Amino acid sequence: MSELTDAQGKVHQIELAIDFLESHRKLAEANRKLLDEHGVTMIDVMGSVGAGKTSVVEQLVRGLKEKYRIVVLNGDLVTTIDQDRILRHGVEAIQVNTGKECHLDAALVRTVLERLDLGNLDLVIVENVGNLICPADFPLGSHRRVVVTSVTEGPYVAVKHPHVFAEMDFVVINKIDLASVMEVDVSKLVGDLRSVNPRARVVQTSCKDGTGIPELITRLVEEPRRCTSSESLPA
Ligand SMILES: Nc1nc2c(ncn2[C@@H]2O[C@H](COP(=O)(O)OP(=O)(O)OP(=O)(O)O)[C@@H](O)[C@H]2O)c(=O)[nH]1
Ligand SMILES: [Mg+2]
Repeated sequence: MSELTDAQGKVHQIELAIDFLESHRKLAEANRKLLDEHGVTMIDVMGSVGAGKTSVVEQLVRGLKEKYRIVVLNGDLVTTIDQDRILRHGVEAIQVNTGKECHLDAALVRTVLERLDLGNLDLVIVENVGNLICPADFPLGSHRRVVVTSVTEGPYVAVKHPHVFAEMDFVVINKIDLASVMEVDVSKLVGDLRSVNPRARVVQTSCKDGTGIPELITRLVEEPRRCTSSESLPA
């Protein structure tokens, strides 16, 4: 809580954090409106460093590029490595480097959306900057919020990071092929996720052998659009 004293000497209490997040929420709503005007669906993919976000996005692009016009936005601190991986699939990809910022935000995404020919697009897939904390607080205006977690993050990720999982429409448990070697009980992990967020859809995937990818594509993209994310509800 901060204080602001006006010209008449009256003191006003200011909740800076709430104002700050609220202003981002308004920008996110404006992005959603712009996307809806053009019939474009945006998916925000979050998750830890190395969880498999780009791998999952590559799988989505592979499965969807013949049917949908797609642009991928790759959020990262400094490199274009992820953009290069997407470009290899023959799909447009835009790298958004944030420098030291740990998340993308709605204003940054807006500047990209305004440069795109939205009338000739169906799907914008955003790979957010890798971490499990900041991106959850900064809605972008997406229609789906997805977190990719992986069994290599250990068995306690859902209980240790409840905030991000509580905010999501979809949770992808990736690297399922490594579950036994990591000694992670996936059904226990699913139970933990359900207790944090009973409404999220949980899909188990392996980007190595393709397990769960068709299910993810169907549920994430091809089921009728339903705005379940907290972004769809103005605070
Ligand atoms: N075994 C296995 N490895 C995977 C799977 N998915 C991704 N990987 C590997 O995990 C590593 C990280 O994958 P990325 O897709 O780059 O992960 P990311 O979340 O985009 O990483 P950052 O963008 O750096 O945060 C790579 O070596 C992938 O080959 C999977 O399902 N199974
Ligand atoms: Mg990546």
